[in-house]
Amino acid sequence: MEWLVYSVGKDARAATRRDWFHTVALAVRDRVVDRWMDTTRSYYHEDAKRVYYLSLEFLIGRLLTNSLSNLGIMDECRQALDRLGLSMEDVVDAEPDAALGNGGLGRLAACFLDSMASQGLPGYGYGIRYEFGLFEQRFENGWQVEYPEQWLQFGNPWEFARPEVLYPVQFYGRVEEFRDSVGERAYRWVDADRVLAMAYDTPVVGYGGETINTLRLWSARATRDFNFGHFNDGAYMKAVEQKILSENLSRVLYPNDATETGKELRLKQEYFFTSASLQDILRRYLQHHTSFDNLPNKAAIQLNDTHPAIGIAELMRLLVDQHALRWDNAWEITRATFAYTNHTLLPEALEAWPVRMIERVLPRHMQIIYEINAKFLNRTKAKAAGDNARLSRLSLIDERGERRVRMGNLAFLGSHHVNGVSALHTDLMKQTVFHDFHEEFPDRINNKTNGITPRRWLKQANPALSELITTRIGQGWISDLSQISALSEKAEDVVFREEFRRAKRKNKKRLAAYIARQTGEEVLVDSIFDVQVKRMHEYKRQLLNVLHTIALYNEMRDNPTVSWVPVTKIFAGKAAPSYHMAKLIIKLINDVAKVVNHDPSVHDNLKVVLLPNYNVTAAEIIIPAADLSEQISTAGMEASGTGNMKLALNGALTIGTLDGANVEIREHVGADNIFIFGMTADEVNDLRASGGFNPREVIASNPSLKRALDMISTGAFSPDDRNRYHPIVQALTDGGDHFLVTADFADYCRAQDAAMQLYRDQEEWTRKAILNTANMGWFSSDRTVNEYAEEIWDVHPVHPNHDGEGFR
Ligand code: HBZ
Repeated sequence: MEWLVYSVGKDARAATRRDWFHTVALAVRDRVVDRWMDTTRSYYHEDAKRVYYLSLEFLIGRLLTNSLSNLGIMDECRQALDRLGLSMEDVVDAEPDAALGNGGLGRLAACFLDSMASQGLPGYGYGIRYEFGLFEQRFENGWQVEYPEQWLQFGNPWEFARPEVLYPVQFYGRVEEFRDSVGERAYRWVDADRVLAMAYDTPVVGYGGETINTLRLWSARATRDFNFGHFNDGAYMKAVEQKILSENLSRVLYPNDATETGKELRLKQEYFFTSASLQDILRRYLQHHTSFDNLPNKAAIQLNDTHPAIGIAELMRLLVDQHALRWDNAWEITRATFAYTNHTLLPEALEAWPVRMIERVLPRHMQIIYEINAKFLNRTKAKAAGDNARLSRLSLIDERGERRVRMGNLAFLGSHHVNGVSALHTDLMKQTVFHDFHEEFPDRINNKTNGITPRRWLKQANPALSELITTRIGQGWISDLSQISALSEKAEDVVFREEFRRAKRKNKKRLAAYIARQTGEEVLVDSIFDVQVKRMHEYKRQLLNVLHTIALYNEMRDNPTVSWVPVTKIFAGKAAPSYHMAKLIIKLINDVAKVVNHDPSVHDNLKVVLLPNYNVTAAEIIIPAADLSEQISTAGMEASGTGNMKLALNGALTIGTLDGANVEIREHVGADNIFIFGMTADEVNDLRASGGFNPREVIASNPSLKRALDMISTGAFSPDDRNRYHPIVQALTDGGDHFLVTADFADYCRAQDAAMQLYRDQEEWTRKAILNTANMGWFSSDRTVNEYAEEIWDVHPVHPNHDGEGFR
């Protein structure tokens, strides 16, 4: 109440639900601050080695339930709200979803923050405080339309502005050569534009509230030094305008997932947050040290993909130009400090900045990159013995066409460890994009299979199942998910199965109500909830699912007397605004939904829904309600997947290809408890290499596929514009079907059929669902983060002292 009046400035009569959310959040925040400072102080006093997770994206979602749950004060809070006549759900729903990320990569960063804090690891997140997070998706006439996501509009109670933590970041200008005090060649970057990076800190509450880590996000601020040229010309307004423009740097998250824009502003964002973070890391290090030799023993910097890879050149610049270290010494320190995680092999997602752009925007960095490259290639040349093709592949500069800097190569060379995110992906890294580097540095690549935090993705999102689990095996699983294996034996217990089903049913009802609110569609709670939720991308093959949907629709219409297992096809996901094919697929799903859902001849046996604006908050409602989890990417293309883990942990059976972490999920849950179909990555590779794939032949030999495609191409779902889906049909036929949708269709239908048949046997289905939940313990991000801590970072838990000053 105090917070409502004194911090929000309202009385109870005037307070909106949002005011109450702010009130509760501020009250919770107060419980966090002392422990947060204790944690930070402990790291400082122990001079602990810290890990810095540099990521352009943190897909955090809401924080209220997370904070209450990790602090163990959920019930207390609910009761307090009760006494005020308020519902917890209403208050929770008033929080905006912090969507500072696109998809898997950003959400992984958020899960890692939770896991590091929950295990007492001294981990910091560094990123950008975007004013606009990922766009809000709405459907207008079935088409995706993007709206700005103004998550900060009403203020953010979780963050602490740090106007005194301010670093200059430069752009443009030129490099000047001079002689240093001992007469050596040295360089300085002059005549550059300056922007300031201002810190905003968000406490990251670990489970149990013992450790509270920090997520530090940078916001761009104009400098106050004026260009006096303008000033004296009387062009004061022009000078001010330029200052204001510099603040655009942290305005908006680029909405591309798995494609590069090549835009200058994006490069500037990458450098902006990386430079500020490195300056902050060095400042912290220098509080305890006078030489840089110990930096690698005190700081591990993890690059979340290549987005912060310019940091390798930046650390070299800071050490060599600003702190006067010798090049070789600086390089050794740099390499011992950085490690790099690769999240994709898709060529269109590999960052390669035009040399001319880097020369202009970051002239000193371009020189440094050239120098790194020259030294590396010179050393390699001796061994490569005239193999120029190999040397040009190893080069940091791609010389084919417009010259570009290969950020993946820079990240590889500047890191002591490089990792993939699933066993298969790591193998493919060695065979494909980093083949030559792997030969050169055979010990550098290692695997760290992704994981998910069981706190958010089971305890908080699925209270029905969590409570059931806890009544049977205790609550140890929350901080040690391997303990969930104790549920295995319960799969044989009819009573437990009944209760497991009841929890699932409760979640399905909750989702059905959400679907009705969002789309107006009524779905059958007892149908199979067949769920595909992820970014819209051709390689993820939502189209394969749509084609199966149409084929099933046709079968149901052809055989109205058969007793069908009712199916609800649930899709959700955003398309990058400039990805026309993905947006067309969205329209197709909506068009198919319109036809199927209004066709009385299939009764309630088939429903199709595409939920708008998929985000973390929506995922928390959808995932616990799923029966079937669609993980159907073309083998070799999905680096890992993490939605696959969330769904299986919540008791959905996977239908999937042997791609990414699906391979390891199969090993853990058992081949009998997962529906695997389709070509393997090797088969895909061979088929593509042979050049012999002809989708026309496959289509001609599969009547149900042919019929589905014919319906799409003749306008059965788009009577208002019969040619609308020509590009899709084209891609699947004459276009050569790059993602092998037609090639996998028949086997996919077989697996779908097996799933539907199994669903008739509810006891058997539930048994397998329980075995999925029970065998997913290894996929906790606690396990993943521990592997990084031990095998890459060499960081160890620190136990904060909470009895000191200020502890209440
Ligand atoms: O990273 C995803 C992978 O597709 C997924 O398989 C994996 O599980 C996950 C975590 O390792 N990759 C992404 O999410 N990538 C991006 O979001 C992305 C964003 C901006 C880019 C490029 C990629 O410029």
